Amino acid sequence: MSYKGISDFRSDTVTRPTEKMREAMYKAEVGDDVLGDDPTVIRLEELAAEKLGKESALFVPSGTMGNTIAIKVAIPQGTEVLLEEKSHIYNFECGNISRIVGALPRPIKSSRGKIPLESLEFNFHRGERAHIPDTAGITLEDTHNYWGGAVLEPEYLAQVSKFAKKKGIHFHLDGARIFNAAIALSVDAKELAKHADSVMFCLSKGLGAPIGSMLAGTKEFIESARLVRKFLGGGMRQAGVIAAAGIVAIQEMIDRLGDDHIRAKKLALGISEIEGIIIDPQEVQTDIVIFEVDPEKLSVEEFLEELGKRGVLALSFGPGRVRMVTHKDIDDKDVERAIKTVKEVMKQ
Ligand code: TLP
Repeated sequence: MSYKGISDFRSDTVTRPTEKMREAMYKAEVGDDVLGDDPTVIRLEELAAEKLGKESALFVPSGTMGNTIAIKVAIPQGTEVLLEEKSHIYNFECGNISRIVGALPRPIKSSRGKIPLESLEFNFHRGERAHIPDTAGITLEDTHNYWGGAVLEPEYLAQVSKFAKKKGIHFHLDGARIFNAAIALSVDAKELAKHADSVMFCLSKGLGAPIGSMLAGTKEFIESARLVRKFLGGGMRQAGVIAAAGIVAIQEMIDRLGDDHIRAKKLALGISEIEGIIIDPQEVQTDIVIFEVDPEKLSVEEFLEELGKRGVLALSFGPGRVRMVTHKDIDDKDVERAIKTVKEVMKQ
């Protein structure tokens, strides 16, 4: 349902907390989380760890901080990290691998988020020559944002895990939308998470919480992560107020993600029939719809402006590309409205 007359498809981060979340936040029992005694944060961390089948979890303010902490804990300064060339960590996290960790990110081409095993092998370095940093880790993204919410299957993750173990390197999964992947694949999120040494997921995206992400791993890993979170300024005191919404997000908002996927597919199918819109709806697996606008007809900037004037918001996502994301505050009417509006704009 549109909010104040606007159908906002810019991201699943725009979701507003549910009534239940607001109520839970109001009533949240709190302590001082930096001193380790906020009972609501402790409950959220236990719940998140349990959901992913990991020993322990840490509540962090954002996905970016969760990924940064994971890499900082696992990757020594002066080594390198293998990652996918279109990954969020490489492209949209402020260069934190170099800025904060002091490691070299080595971006590798993929097929919709899957780096071929041979490429991992080819790009792996260990004590070869004094010039080349040793490879200390690999990160992957499931679902993959830039690749339109593409999922990585457990079988592929198992192969990467085997590679990482063989080489003795850390495997971190940016699972900002791991529950979307799990729902799309009809598997438990544990079946995805179990292959990675650490996993980050966001409460603040499709799960609808206002703030926060979780980082999960072994007890020892999370103990180190807690120290890194503090030095990055992520110690949050009475954080139970926001953790309470996170608990509702995990308990109540996962199963409904399938509705977002159905709507994303509907949207993709609808706009694929419009002249000047380039998209393969078969590629839409979860809540993200990415398409190109024929530049002979309209630039992306003009397209977004015209859409916005009619109350439909989308985001520019790389040269010539537009992204629309479905979420709990988008219903069937918003999808119909979006298709109709794109048609109108492209006809002008
Ligand atoms: N993604 C945001 C933007 O930054 C693009 C969005 O609207 O999709 N990993 C992945 C795969 C993400 O998509 C994002 C956010 C993050 C990490 C970072 O999360 P936050 O925004 O909480 O730092």
